[in-house]
Amino acid sequence: MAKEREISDLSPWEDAQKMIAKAGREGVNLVWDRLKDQTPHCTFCEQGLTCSKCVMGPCRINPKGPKKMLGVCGADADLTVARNFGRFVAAGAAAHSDHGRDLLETLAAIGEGKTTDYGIRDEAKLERICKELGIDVEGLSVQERAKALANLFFEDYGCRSHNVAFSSRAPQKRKDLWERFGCTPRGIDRDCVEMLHRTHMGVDCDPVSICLHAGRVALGDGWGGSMIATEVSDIIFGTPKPVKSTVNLGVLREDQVNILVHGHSPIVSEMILAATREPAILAKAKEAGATGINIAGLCCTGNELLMRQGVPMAGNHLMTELAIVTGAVEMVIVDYQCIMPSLVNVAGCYHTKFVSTSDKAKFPGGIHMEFNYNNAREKAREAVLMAIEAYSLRDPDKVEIPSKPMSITSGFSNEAILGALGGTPEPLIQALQAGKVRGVVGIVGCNNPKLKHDHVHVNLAQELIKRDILVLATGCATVAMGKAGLLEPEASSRAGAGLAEICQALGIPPVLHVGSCVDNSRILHICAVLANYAGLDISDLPVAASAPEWYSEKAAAIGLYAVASGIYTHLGLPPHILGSSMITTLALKGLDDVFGACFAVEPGPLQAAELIDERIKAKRVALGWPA
Ligand code: CUV
Ligand code: SF4
Repeated sequence: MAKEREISDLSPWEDAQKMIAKAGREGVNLVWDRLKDQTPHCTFCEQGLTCSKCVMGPCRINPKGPKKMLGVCGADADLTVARNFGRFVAAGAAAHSDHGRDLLETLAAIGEGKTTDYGIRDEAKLERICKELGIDVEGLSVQERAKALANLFFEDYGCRSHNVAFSSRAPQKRKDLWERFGCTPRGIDRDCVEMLHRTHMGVDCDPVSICLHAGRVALGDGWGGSMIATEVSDIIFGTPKPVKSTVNLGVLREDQVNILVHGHSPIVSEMILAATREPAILAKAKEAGATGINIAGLCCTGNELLMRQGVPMAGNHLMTELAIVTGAVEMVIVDYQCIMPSLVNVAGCYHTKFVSTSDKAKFPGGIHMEFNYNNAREKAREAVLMAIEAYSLRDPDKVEIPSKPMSITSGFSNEAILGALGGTPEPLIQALQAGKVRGVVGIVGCNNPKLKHDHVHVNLAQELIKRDILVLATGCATVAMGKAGLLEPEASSRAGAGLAEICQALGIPPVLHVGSCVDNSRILHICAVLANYAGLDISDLPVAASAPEWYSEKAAAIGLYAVASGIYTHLGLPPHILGSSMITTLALKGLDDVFGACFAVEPGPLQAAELIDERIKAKRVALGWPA
């Protein structure tokens, strides 16, 4: 392992530290080893100043000159940075939205009677959303409603001149502003494709125009693809309710067949979970000498199962390799996104089977089992049986399960939050107005090996709740919060007096787990509900967002749709834009004049808390509320 950075500098957690040490002893190559090999990074790339969009290049732009100030085509630094950033955001939006499409295709298959493996678990939500979007449900069966809703959402993806359906949830002022700046999301696919088109050589040569279109692409993710993914997942798999569970590598069981689900879509992980509960399959596990089958989650599909089924979380992004290093994992079964290709090699160092399930995401060296809505139940059984077989291959000398699991509470969908408030946002508005809860901040997103694992997540959250700011967590941030004990109602003792009082009255933690990355759309939605209820725009509310340890293109899309929706957004690391002072100034200042919100970049958790608090104070003062 990297000598320059002590293990305790890489991660604060016992489970991570023990597994990093074990990997070192067993010669397993980890993400931190590869980061070391890649450091220092190319400074042109780091600043967004490289372009390989055509074969007159590749070009490296040096804005300081005297040579190389322009690419072969004549593109300068600002344009190069903008084109790169535009594509970066489009890739992230495409990932979320294509995940949403898979849920939608499943909903359509249910509606058309083409699947018996999946059904509708929340009929009331199906009816509510149909009505919200203007579908006349009178006389329609559940199946017909599913079909009608699926057709409506398919329209959101295609090329059309209407706006994405859920943008209707945004306050009128926000929609007017989007219209004014040409940012109203139209077709989800269309806007992504248009970004590819605009950033081809010789199309959109105005950096600001590309950035505004990036805003539109991102809004199509937040209010389109991601929101569809969230709402359709709830309809098919059930809307989350508060549920108890556990987190960290201690959730693995020495005496059981351990299967880790990794990726993003609940379509696969829900079926695996269902298969492990079948008596015939359990009997097989017992025959193999195990006391049962243990499913645990990694990353966002883990969040999906945790929110709806209370399935324990083994870890977040930087824990995915380390989970396998326990030597206790029979199978990692993945769908797509954030699955490091290295996992195949790490699995190969143990008896672990690595199984991919989507034609969109194949992993050479792994086992590919294509899941679709016709065969999912059958494939899930097959996969679980394969994991049971692998149990007998486990080498007890290589097994080390570190740490005792931490307990957590999850399942705070907006329905659950509003339910706890008595069905209306009024009590939350009152608490905000009185300053008992001074603001609400979503802490979201990934881990990044450049930063100490979970350090910014946890310290930022602790600092915010101390200042009576309620925190909503999604994605990999969730695991950090859980390990720090912040997802339990008892953590209200670590909050300021006002927030503690509200949490104790409602029996909720000061950090609420609201889901996976696509579920950041739940945060957009509740902001819209609050703003609409109070007759305000989202940018008037004392709310903010933070992706303290982000790494992915998806996180950039999330950050941008948050800003374009009027939510001030902190990032722990900058995107690759610093090569253009124009784009950097736009991100950190200029966007405020467009969207009433902008980005802030700050790696220090306490400094970040200060910046966010300043913003919240300013919003409160503007509303005439006590700061
Ligand atoms: Ni979608 S996007 S590392 S799993 S949060 Fe986790 Fe969350 Fe980032 Fe990926
Ligand atoms: Fe170079 Fe322009 Fe081609 Fe990019 S598009 S590689 S800057 S010539």
